[in-house]
Order: sequence, then C-alpha cells, then structure tokens
Amino acid sequence: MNPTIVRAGAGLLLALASAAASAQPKLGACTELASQFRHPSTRITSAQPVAAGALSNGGVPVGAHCVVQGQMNERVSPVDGQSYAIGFEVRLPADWNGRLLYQANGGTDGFVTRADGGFVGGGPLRNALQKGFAVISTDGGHTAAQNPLFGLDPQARVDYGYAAPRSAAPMAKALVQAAYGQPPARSYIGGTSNGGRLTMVSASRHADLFDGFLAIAPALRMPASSVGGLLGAQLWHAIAPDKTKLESAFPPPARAVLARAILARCDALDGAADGIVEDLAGCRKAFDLARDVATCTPAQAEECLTAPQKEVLAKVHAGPKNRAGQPIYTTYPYDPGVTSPIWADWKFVLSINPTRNPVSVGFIFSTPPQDKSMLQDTLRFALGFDVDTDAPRIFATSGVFTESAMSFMVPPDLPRFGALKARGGKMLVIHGSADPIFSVDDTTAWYDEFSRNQGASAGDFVRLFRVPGMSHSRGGPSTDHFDALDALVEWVEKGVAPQRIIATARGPGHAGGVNAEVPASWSPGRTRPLCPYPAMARYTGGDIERAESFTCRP
Ligand SMILES: [Ca+2]
Repeated sequence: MNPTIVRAGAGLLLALASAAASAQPKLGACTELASQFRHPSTRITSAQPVAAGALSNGGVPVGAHCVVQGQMNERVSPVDGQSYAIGFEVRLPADWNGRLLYQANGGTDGFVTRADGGFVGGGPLRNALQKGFAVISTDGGHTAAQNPLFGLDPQARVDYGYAAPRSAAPMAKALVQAAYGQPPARSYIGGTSNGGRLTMVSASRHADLFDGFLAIAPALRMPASSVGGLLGAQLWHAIAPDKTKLESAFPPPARAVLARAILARCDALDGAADGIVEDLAGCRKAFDLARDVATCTPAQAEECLTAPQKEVLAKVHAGPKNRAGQPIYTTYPYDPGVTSPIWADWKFVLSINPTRNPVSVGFIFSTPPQDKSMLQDTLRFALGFDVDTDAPRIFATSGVFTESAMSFMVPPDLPRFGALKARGGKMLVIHGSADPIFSVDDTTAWYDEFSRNQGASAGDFVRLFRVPGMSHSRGGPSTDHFDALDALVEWVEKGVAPQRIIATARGPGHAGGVNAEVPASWSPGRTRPLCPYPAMARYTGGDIERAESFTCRP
C-alpha cells in the first residue's frame, strides 16, 4: 500500500483498508454470510471457517477457507410428491486468486462432493481450492437418497441434465461478491465423466456464465452409451461360464492376450515401442481381431481367445446397433487399456447393477420411465432390454416428460458451439483412449465434425486432447496425471493456446496416488505430452521415458 495515499485522509484510508480486506477476506467474516447473504430462492444453512491444514490434497495442506452450504429452488414435485432442491457448497479461500470454479460432478450426481476442484487421476497435486479458486459444488438437484428415482420427476431430470448451473452459478458469483467485495474476474466450469458432459452442455447452453470450460472423459451422449452398456451385458452374459459373474466371459488373462496382440500391431506406429498406442486411426487399419488373435483350439490353448470371445469382442468394439443394423451409439477403438479393472467394472458390473446403466436408462433416460419395481432385479432388466422397442425411449417425450433424455443430456449445439465462439470462451476436452463406456471415438467424431464446420478456427476456442491407454477418467496403462486447469487458465487469460499438456504416469511413489496399472517396464514417473488432436505424441529420439523426447504432430 502506498503510504502517501494512506495519509491523504481517513475516508480514503478506510476505502483502501476495505479494498485490502476484499482482496484478502478474513475468515472472521465467514459465519456472517449465513445470516447476511441474500439471493433469490436460496437458503444458506451454514457458513463455517476451515483452518489451514484441516484438509490436505496430494500431501499438501489446503489453506484456510470458508465453506458455505445451502439449498436453492426448494420445491415439492407435483409429479412424484417428493421434496427437491439444489444442494450446494461453496469454498471461499482466504488467499483468493479472483476466480470462480463451478465443479461439475459425476455419475448420477446427488452428492455435494467437496468443493475443492480436484479432477483427474490422483487429482492435480494442487487442486483448484489450493490454487486459490473459489469453488462451488452442487448435487445437481436431488439427494443421494433420491438416486435413481429422481428420474420420475421431470424437473429433477432437467436440473441434472443441464439446468442446475443456470441457478447455482449466478448465486455463487453473488456469494463471491458478498465475501470478497468484488465479483470473480473469471469464471470456469470443469468436471469429469458426467461432470465433463455437464461442462460441454454448459458451453452450449450457458456460455454466458463461464469464460473457460474443462471437460474430462465427457459422458457426451450418456443415454446412448448407457443403452450400449446394457446391450453389451447381454452379449457377455450369453458366453459367460459363470452367469453370476459376467467377467468370467473375458477374464484378465484373456484381456492381456488381446492387449498384447494390439500392441504387436499398433505400438510402433507412433515411432516408439513403449506400450502406448498414440495412433488410433493407424491402429484401426493395422489391427484385425480375426487375423491377429489366434482362435483357441485343442492344439492351442495359450495366447488365444475362444471363437465366442472373439465374436463378442468384435460386436462390442463395433458398438451397439439395432436389429436393422443402425448404430445406437458408436465404435470403441482397440487399446491395450482393455486390461484395466476399470474397463471390466464398466463392461461387467456397472452395466447390470443398481447403481448405473440399468437405473440410468430405466428411470432417468426412458420416457415413460420404468416402474420402481425394476430396482429389485436390474440384471433381469438389462438382459431383457429390447434394442428395438426399449432403446427408442431415450428419444421419447410425453405430456409429463416434455424433454427427451437425448435432448436434456446432450449439448444441443454440438457441431458448432456457436454461443461459446461468440462469447470468446475456451474449452478443453480430454478423453482416454481406453474409456470403456464413453468412447473416445464418439468424442473424436464430434471434434472432426466440429472442425469441418469451423474450418481453421476450430482450435482457436476448442481443443481435444486424447490420453492413450487411459480408462474412464483415470487409470489404465497410461500417463493419467496432468494439470489441464492451469493450461485452460493460460488460454483464457493470456491467450496462450495449449500446444501440449505434460502428463505423468502415477507409478510407485507418486504423490497423487499410485496407479497400480502403470507397467513395471515403465519408469515410475514417465512423462508424455498430451497433444491437441489431430496431433499425437511422436518419438523424436532421446530418453523414451521423458516427454521432451516426443513432439506433437499429426
Ligand atoms: Ca507407441
């Protein structure tokens, strides 16, 4: 503070002190927010200071902050009689960087996940709260106890699908204003899986609310991919020796056979035989399941797959189709990340159990929704799901449900993102090549179409980075640890478009949490550049464990 100005008068001194206080708010003001903050349709339930070091992330203490919790849009549904609200918390750091982050949450939502803005793998070593962002997290308009039957209420569907940020983001900005005496200079939204989807939906529907968008492993066409999960389960179930365990159809040793065959054909296409397949398009041409994986015979029982296994694998990777052969979703690339337990979880468990695909499709995405009794036997629902008569319900509407799931879940302006472009916003999309549920082929096909529509300017405001080997959101034999939020901030605030994002393998000893799937043959902290599609990391020489030995080019 300039002392000559301070001496200019008591009034100015007070103003300067106030300005200093607003840049560095004291946590003593925190509890007062509970009684003093007013916003339409908002009820603050608590405002409490959190001491420095009370939380930690990646072994690093989180600084002092204020956590404000509350409810918005409280209502009783005229359809199912249940009480609904958008539950939220906002964390306001004492050492604020002037930015707001809307943390879009995953799955079927219903949880106010801690508002700290940790996104990927073990989380960035510093999460958004540690970086000084004010962060809001919401439950998307229903509680955990209301999962998944909130889908019986049309407004709760829409709040989950796209509407919650329209209420919650302006409230968060007003709360920031109340806490610091000034609104956020920049606002961001980011998330993983369903949170990545909501981020892309927001870039389409709410481009006015945010400057930057970070979508990781986006559940881009979730109703369609969820239907695909059910149909895949039917295929696995048909060949599973143990009908109570779908994974018996394609257990870890068999998946390792497939991964080795993929690597044999595709690993070196990018210039480095390093256990990573960068060139998905090249691999699509080079790898032939029928030719490149031996079919088990009485004479060959090793390094082979059975004929039924190969038949189902071919169908699953070709993507779900109706009886007329029309695609319901999209293809999946062959990637060595098929070995991942996360891959198995989505294909064999979440495709049939009462937490994911059956209930998402049956209660949230189908019009009309299933009867509640379906919850009692989700395997039966998955196995009985009819591709021609049940799948079209994700496109259906009714007098009660006036928006179809494909309408309320999918960004309405996918091919263009015109509002984002007009606003000057930036979006980073990051997706693992081995994602077993939301296919990187879907995201890639979207970006191809988007690029055709934009011409040369596509990369000026939207960039796609693919992570070879990474499973859904994290894991797999991959470098799944990266800080894309910093890259997005640089792009939004300094105009520096990301040319490469450095990613690290979370091998033994990694501070962000170890990924047990990092192969023992890799150095534990192997680094790679993630590259803006259509570029990929190509080896140029030097230490094969280091990102500096790779360049990004198509
Ligand atoms: Ca390679």
